[in-house]
Amino acid sequence: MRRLASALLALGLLVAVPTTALAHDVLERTNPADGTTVSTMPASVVLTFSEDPLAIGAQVVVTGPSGAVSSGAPAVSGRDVTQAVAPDAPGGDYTVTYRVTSGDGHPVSGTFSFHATVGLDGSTATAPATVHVRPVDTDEQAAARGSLLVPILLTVVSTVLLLGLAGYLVLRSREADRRP
Ligand SMILES: [Cu+2]
Repeated sequence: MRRLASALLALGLLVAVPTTALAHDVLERTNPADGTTVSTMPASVVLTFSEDPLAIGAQVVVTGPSGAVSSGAPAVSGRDVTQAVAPDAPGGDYTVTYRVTSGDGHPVSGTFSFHATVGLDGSTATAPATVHVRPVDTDEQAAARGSLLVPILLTVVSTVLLLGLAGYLVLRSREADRRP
C-alpha cells in the first residue's frame, strides 16, 4: 500500500509541476495600445509579451498611410520587443503586424492598430480617425489560450488526487493506531 501511495504521489507531482512551462508567450500590451489614438506618432512601437520571446526571428512591420515605416530590425529585450519607426512617418492610421518566436520555440503572431494625429514628419492626419475594431485572435493566439486550459485542468485534477490520497493515508494510520 505504501509503495502504491508514493507512486501516486510521484505521478501527481509529475503532472502538477512542469505544465506551466508549456504555455506560449502571449502579447500582453503594446505602446501605443491597440485601437487608441495618440497625439504624436511615437519614434518606436513596443510590444510586451507574457514571457521573454527568443531574440532570434522577431519581425515587426509598421504600416501607415505612406506604406511600411519600420526602421531596422526589432530589438528584443526581456519581455519587450521594440521596433523603431522611420523619422518621416506621417500622421494617420497605422497597423502593426508582428511575429516572434515564443520562449517555447513556437511562433506567435498577430496584428494591432492605432491612429497618430501628428506624424514624425510634422504632418497632421487628413482623414478623421477611423473606428478601430479590436482584431480577432489569430489561430495561434486562440490555440495558445486553449492550450492553457489543459495544464490548468491537469493541475486541478492532480491536486484533488493528492488531497484525497493524503486524507486516505491519515484515516489508515488512525485505524492502525486503534488496533492492538
Ligand atoms: Cu508553444
